[in-house]
Amino acid sequence: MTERLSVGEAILGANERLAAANRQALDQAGVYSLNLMASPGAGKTSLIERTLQALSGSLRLGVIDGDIATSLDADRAAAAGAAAIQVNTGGECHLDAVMIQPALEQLDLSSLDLLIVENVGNLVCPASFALGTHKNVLIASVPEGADKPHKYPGMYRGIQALVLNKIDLLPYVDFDQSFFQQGVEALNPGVVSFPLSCRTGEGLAAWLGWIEAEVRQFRQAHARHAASPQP
Ligand SMILES: Nc1nc2c(ncn2[C@@H]2O[C@H](COP(=O)(O)OP(=O)(O)OP(=O)(O)O)[C@@H](O)[C@H]2O)c(=O)[nH]1
Ligand SMILES: [Mg+2]
Repeated sequence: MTERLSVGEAILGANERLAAANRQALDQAGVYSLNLMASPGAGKTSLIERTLQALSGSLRLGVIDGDIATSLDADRAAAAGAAAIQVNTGGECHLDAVMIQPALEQLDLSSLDLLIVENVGNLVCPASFALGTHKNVLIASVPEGADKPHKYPGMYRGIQALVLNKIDLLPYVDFDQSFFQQGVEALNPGVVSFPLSCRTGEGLAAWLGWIEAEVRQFRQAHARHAASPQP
């Protein structure tokens, strides 16, 4: 019997293999990594800037910035003190593992502790393409509206942490927090969440503490792995 494999499945399969290779490169170098996803303008670059400002004294940070056409976001990350690489996707609405691989080669991974990838602003495509990073983080934001988990379930299902940015706008925008939370819980029960404002700094401490704990845990696991005898 003839086996059918759709082109879409083949592409995603190839992407998974490359994502595994990217993960291996990051693990070997001891670099913990996050894939930041969000709709356009939700505050990905703003959160990266805030994170760099707060953590660059204690962690060595790198940023890979995915953008359809410009280097504006990588310029902002570099100005905030990170080793930053721009990946222009040439019109693609997401980053994939193939695009991340050369960026990892360009960065000196041995000089980094934490790598943050800013994905292309989009709530659909990035959810389908693993990059090889350790965790997926979604930044939702108050002005987008509370219905987004209900409308973009794939994105909300595939994340390990959720940021709700722009809470400084809650008094001015209709945002039904319980409807938002209901959607999140239905898709991703118990996902760790950080309501915050990149503008005022409210809530940032919890986000930064989570990253520091993640890096600590990763280092401990990495040290245990390095110490265990190889077959
Ligand atoms: N009021 C308010 N504005 C914010 C906050 N965070 C970011 N912004 C503003 O939102 C706009 C978009 O922020 P960016 O950080 O560039 O968003 P982004 O997700 O990186 O955007 P793209 O890369 O274009 O998808 C900017 O004008 C920011 O100043 C916040 O917490 N509160
Ligand atoms: Mg940006």
